[in-house]
Amino acid sequence: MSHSNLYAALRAGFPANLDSTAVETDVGLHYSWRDLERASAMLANLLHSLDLPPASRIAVQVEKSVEALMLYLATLRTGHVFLPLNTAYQSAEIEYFIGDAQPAVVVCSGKNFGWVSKLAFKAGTQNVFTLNDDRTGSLLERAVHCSDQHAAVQRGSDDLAAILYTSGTTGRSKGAMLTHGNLLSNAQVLKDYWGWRPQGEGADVLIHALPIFHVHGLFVAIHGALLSGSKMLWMARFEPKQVVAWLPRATVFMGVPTLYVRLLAEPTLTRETCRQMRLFVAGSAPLLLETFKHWQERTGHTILERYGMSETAMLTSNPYLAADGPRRGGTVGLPLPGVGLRVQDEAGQPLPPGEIGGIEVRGPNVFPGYWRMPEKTAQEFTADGWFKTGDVGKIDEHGYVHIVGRSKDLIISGGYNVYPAEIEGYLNELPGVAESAVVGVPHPDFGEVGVAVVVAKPDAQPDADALLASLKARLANFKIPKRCFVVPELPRNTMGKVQKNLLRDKYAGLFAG
Ligand code: MLC
Ligand code: AMP
Repeated sequence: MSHSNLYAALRAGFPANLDSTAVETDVGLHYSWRDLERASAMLANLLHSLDLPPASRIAVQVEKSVEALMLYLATLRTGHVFLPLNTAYQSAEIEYFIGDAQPAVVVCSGKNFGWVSKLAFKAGTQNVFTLNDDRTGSLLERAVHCSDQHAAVQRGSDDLAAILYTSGTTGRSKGAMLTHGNLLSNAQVLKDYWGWRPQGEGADVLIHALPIFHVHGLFVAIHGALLSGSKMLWMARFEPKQVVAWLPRATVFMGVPTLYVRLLAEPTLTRETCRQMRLFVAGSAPLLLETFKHWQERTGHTILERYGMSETAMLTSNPYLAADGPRRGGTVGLPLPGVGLRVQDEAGQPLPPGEIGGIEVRGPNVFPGYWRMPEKTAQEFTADGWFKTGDVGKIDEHGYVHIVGRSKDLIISGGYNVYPAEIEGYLNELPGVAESAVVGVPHPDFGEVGVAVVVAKPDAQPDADALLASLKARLANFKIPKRCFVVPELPRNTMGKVQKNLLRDKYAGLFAG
C-alpha cells in the first residue's frame, strides 16, 4: 500500500503486537507501540481542535523526550509542518525563527515560557504550550482530554512535513522545507540499504542518543526504527557510560564523530560489549580515519560513514553489504539508490573521477526550496535542477565520494553547524571591536571548533574573555568560539579579502592532542 502521509507509512511499519515495547528510556520508562499511536492521536486531536489553517507551522523548542517525539508524529498526522529548534538557541535566535516561520503553535519548556511566549505573541502566534521532559506541561494537560483515535490527514508527497533552519554564510538563516515525499523516500531507501530488520524475532534495537531537532536524530534514526518496527533505547542526553551499558542489548547505533571519540574513551567499550551489534553509523561531520581505525581495533566493527544535509536528508552511504563493496574510511561512500551526485567545476562543467569540485545532487530526497526565499532557492539550484551542496569533493575510481572541504564558510563543531559570518556579525557590534574573523581549527573532541580573531578600534583595548562572555549572553552556547585573540590586524590578500586560511594555519595546533 502506498502512503503519502509520512505518519501513515511509518505506522504501517509498527509490529503486529502493539503492546510490545517501542521505546525504553534511560529513566526506566517503557512506551508501547500502542502508546505512541494513541498519545500522538490525542496530540493530533488537540492540534485539530485549535482550528489552524492548513500547513501551519508547529514550532517546538523542548528538551528531548518521548512526548516530543509524539508531538512530531502528531504534527505529521494532522498535515501540519514540524519546526524543531535547538534547545541551545537564545532569545534573539528564537525571535528570528518565530518571526520568519510565523508558527500557529509554539511549544516550549516551562522554564522558558515567559520569554518565548512574549516573542511568540508579538509575532502573532496565538497558541503557546509548554512541554517538559518529565511529562508535565500545558500541552499534555490539554491533550489528555482529547480522543485517542485519529485518522492521518491525506497528504500529497509534495506537501510540507517539516522546516529545518540552517544558518547562512551571509545574512539570514534559511528554513529548508522538507516534504512528506522527501522524508519518506529517504527513509525507505535507508531501510533497504542498511538492512533494517523488520519487526518481530531478531528485530533491530536502536540506541537513540542524538538530539531530535536535526536530520540525524529526528529523521535518520527515528524513521529507521519506526518504519522497521524496531525498539529504541532512548537517552535524553548522550552519556557514553549508558551507551556502553546498553550495547549488549542493541543492534544499531548512530552518532556524530564526537560521540565515537567519547565512546572510545570508555575502557568498558570492548568487542564483548558490541557482540550483538550489527551496525554503527557515523555522519553529520567528517569522521577522522584515526577514529575509524581505532573503532575497528577496539570493537571489531567497521563504522559505516554516510553523508547528508538538512536540505537533502541522506545522500551517500558506505556499503552495508560486503557484496556492495568495502566500507572505506575517509570516504562517505556511494550515492544512495535514487540519488544523483555529480562533481562540477566552477564553470558548471562535469569533472572526471579523481578531480575536485563542487558536489551537486538531485533525487526524490532533495528539498523543494527555502521557506519564503525564492531567490535564495534559485541561486542554490543549477539551471538543470541540481542542488549545489556547498561541499567540495571528488568521486574516486571506485565511485566512492570524498568530501575534501566546503565552499561555504562553515564550521562543523560536534555535529552542529556554526557560520562564522553570524558570529563575526555579533563580534563586530561589541564595544572596542573594529573587525573580526572566526575560523575553524581542529579539536580532539568536537572535530573542529571556532577561534575568534579580533582587531581593536583605535585606542580601545577589548578583553578577549569579556568578548566571549558577551557573545555567550546572546548566542547558542555551541556557537561560542573556544578562544579569542586580539591582534593588530587581519591578514589580507591584494584584493583586501581576509585570508582565513592563514589564520587557520596559525591556530591549527591550539587544541592539538
Ligand atoms: C556542546 N558544546 C559544544 C558542542 N556541544 N561546543 C562546540 N560544539 C558542540 N557541538 C559545549 C557547550 O557550549 C558547553 O560549553 C559545553 O560544551 C557543555 O555543553 P553540553 O550541552 O553539556 O555538551 P554535551 O552534552 O557534552 O554535548 C556534546 C554533544 C552535542 C556532542 C553530545 O554537541 C551533540 O549532541 N551533538 C550532536 C549534534 C547533532 O545531532 N548533529 C546532527 C546534525 S544533522 P560551556 O562553555 O557553555 O560550558 C546533519 C545532517 C547529517 O548535520 O548529515 O546528519
Ligand atoms: P546540516 O546543514 O546541519 O544538515 O549539515 C550538513 C553538512 O554537514 C553537509 O553539507 C556537510 O558539509 C556536513 N556533513 C554531513 N555528513 C558528513 C560527513 N559524513 N562527512 C563530512 N561532512 C559531512
